[in-house]
Amino acid sequence: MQTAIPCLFMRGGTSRGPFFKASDLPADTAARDKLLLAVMGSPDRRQIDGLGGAHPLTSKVGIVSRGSQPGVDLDFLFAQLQPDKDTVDTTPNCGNMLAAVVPFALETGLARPQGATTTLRVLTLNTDMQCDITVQTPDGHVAYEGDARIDGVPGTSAPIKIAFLDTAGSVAPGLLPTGNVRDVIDGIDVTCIDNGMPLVIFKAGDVARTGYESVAELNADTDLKARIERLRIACGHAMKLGDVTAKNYPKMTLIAAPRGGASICTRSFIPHVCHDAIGVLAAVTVATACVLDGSVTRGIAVVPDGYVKTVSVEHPTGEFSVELELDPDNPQFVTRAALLRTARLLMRGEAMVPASVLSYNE
Ligand code: NQM
Repeated sequence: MQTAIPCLFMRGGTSRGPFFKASDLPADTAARDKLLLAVMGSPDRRQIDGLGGAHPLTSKVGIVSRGSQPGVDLDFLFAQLQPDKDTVDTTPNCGNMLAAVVPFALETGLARPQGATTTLRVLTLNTDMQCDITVQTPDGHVAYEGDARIDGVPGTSAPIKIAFLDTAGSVAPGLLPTGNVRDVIDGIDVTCIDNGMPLVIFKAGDVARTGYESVAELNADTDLKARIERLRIACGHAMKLGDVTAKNYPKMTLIAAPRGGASICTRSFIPHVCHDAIGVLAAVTVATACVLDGSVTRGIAVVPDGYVKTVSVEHPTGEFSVELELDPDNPQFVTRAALLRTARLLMRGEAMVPASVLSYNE
């Protein structure tokens, strides 16, 4: 006998995974995590006995419920699993999976459409962070088809706009958790910053790389990975995140001068595998570093003038545009970050969980 758990399988931005109503999962965290590991087929490099896609970007789970606070429509809990580990990390947010939250809520009756578009306020429980998400809902249904293109996903889809309301210090204590816009840590010039995702940003040239290498080249570069991991552990302490050896953050971002009209070129380690594109909140955080005087991006980033600006973050499969609004009285302070994503319902059904997985915790 297996237990059937109602589930929608969804793409959110450049990530993908099963979405559940919180009320369909065990309330106990240990029992829930055991169930999620079984659903995804972790730990196993191939995740052959589960729904995971054998990559960190396809080892993600979304858990959604009605908002628990005044003014909040929906609560979102994001869970990051790893193919080959038995961890379920609900500490950082995922701005890609976030894009599928409102479509999921409309599909499952957790929320009702408002008209041609529907805007709902979503609280990410991982980071206690709110955002307004707008989806297309002509005729009272979520539209998935449209003209919006995001790099890293083939074709076009209906646009989903995410406007973040409060991103600074999502996991780390503050936007600049070391207290500085720039530090030298383990011999490397870094900016440690968290505007939605804790990141360590450093010049690719400082680790003897160009920053234009392919994802395959970087993933095969074991010397570089070892160097980056050593830096990551040191920065974790400096960012007051403690021992990050077993944690999925901070993510490590190599930067280089932009090509083809972007503002900056990036290669992101999340944190041990090189991202095919870049995470949503990672892109917001890199864009924020680009507007901070004295950060490691200075002399490399090409940023437009004005208090409302689009910062184009180049990544291995294209670019990611982030709209930033700066406080005119303090242009070092980002008041709002907005961006475009797409999402799609891929499959509707039930995730089957072996009885032994559930009975273990009874
Ligand atoms: O930074 C990858 C992704 C992410 C997270 C990661 C994300 C974000 O691309 O907001 O979206 O950094 O693990 O889904």
